[in-house]
Amino acid sequence: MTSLCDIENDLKKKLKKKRFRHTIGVQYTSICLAMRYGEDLNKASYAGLLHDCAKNMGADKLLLTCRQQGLPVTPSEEKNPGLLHGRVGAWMAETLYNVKDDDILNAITWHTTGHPDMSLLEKIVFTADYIEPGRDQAPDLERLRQMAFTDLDMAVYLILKQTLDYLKTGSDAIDPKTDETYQFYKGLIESRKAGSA
Ligand code: DGI
Ligand code: FE
Ligand code: FE
Repeated sequence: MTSLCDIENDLKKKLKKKRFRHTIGVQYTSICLAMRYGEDLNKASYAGLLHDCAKNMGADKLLLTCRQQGLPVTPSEEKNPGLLHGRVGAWMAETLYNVKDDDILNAITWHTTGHPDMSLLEKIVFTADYIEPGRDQAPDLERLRQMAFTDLDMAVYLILKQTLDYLKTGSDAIDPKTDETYQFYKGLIESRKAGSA
């Protein structure tokens, strides 16, 4: 595995300034959540640092890379290739930075839509991406940041809910995976409530 230091230097050259700052924010927020929930700090650091490593690629390059490397492209991703930066990022992490750990690669792959029943590391990176200190657009960030450190499943649920609400105000189609993930975490939170009633 390429060292964190070398990857950081490479990404500093590749990514726009603001994206690089966000990347470092997600790296350290992932580490903090890993401390809280007992995840491996090194894995959290790699996954956070690399989660957006393909973000400088345009739609054409993302699609071309998937075609050339045999990575799957769903109809929704075909229409909105930006959604592929996680999958292509994981491929880059593996081939360019020699990351072979499936936990890390999965956390990079799924950081945008999530998927039902995510691993701890996947939930950590998914959440860190939304709450890192540089983020300032989403509503209720203060509450969400506290929630992330008290109840990670609830934070994941609220992030998905906000993301869907936000997407419904615009013209971008909702990826079926985002919806599936939302339904899963909604069900989880509801069954928890029913259990404690
Ligand atoms: O790469 P980042 O900007 O740091 O964050 P991200 O990977 O979560 O991507 C965020 C964007 O992805 C945001 O503009 C919302 C969008 N997104 C998330 N889920 C969906 C989606 N876009 C579409 N079209 N459909 C989705 O289901
Ligand atoms: Fe991203
Ligand atoms: Fe990100």
